[in-house]
Amino acid sequence: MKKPSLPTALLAAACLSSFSAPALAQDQVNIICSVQAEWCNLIQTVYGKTTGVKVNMSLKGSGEALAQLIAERANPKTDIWFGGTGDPHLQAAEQGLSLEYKSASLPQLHEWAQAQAAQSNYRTVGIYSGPLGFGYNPELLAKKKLAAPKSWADLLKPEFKGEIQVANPASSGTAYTMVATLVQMMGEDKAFEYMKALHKNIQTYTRSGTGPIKAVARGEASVSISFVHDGPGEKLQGFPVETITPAEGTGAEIGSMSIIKGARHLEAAKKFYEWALTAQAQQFGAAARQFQLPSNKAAKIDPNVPDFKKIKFIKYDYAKYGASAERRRLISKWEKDVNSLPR
Ligand code: S7P
Repeated sequence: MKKPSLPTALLAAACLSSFSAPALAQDQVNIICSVQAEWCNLIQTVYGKTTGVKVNMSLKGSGEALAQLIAERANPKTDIWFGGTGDPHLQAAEQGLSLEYKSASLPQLHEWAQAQAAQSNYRTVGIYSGPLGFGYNPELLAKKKLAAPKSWADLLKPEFKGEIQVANPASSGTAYTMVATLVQMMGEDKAFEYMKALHKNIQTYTRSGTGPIKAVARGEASVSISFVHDGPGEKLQGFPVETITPAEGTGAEIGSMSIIKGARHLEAAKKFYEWALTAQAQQFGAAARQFQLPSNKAAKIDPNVPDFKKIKFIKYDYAKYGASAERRRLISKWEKDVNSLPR
């Protein structure tokens, strides 16, 4: 497979003429970036080079990003929160941490990205989407004479004891997406019975959602519960990792972006936000080997992006499961009923 070349991406960025004038007063923007480091670094470089704006980037998973924004609420240091699962962005919106802003570019986005904006009263917006599924290491599974899991039910098989990694939903938006998906698919009681049974097979609950698939790729675990778009990037680095979405159905994240209320560099934040919604800017995900589906309808879709038409999706209720009270309730129930059990 041909590797995307970063210099080509840089050149493409240089063509974004509307952002080529150096900013005057608003000459910097502070961003919490919740996608993986390569994408964060790429946008920091290209946006900085093409606009003259200094991009101060802090890398944090979705759960940690929300915690930081809550902590700095009285004196915000962040202007933009870029990426990360949509549920904590909705929670930030509900808690008044993000600013209402209605971009004129909204009609250029897929319906799911516009819906994310509408249900937050325009305090966040979808920038990408990606399905939840499993990662597995075919070499490790073959060595252990195990078949790759194809369904949620398969993960409960006794032969997977100690073989599976998933993140902790208290710190990870990815893992919370799993909890919310299972609750919606099975009903709450059955979903918690399922997660208790799954708990017996879990090797480690990681802090961040991207940790498990990296561990699988490096042979530290056989199976992960992960966003499947995080698989091809590991594979392109030469690691043995495959992905699959479960036969019974699955949920998807709406990776989001929010402007922070009280942003010190508000004009710069709005300019970055507009740029990040363009088709050209959204192609930097794939250029950095991250393969979520871009929200701009005109963005080129890399062949490594999972084919949504082939995946069985549940009808995920983003408003209900993005609400603070529901999220808190489900996470504390998971801590009490699942994580406290011996393995
Ligand atoms: O960039 C990969 C990705 O899976 O990571 C994001 C997110 O930061 C995961 O956060 P958690 O550590 O809180 O799970 C996802 O939005 C994104 O697709």
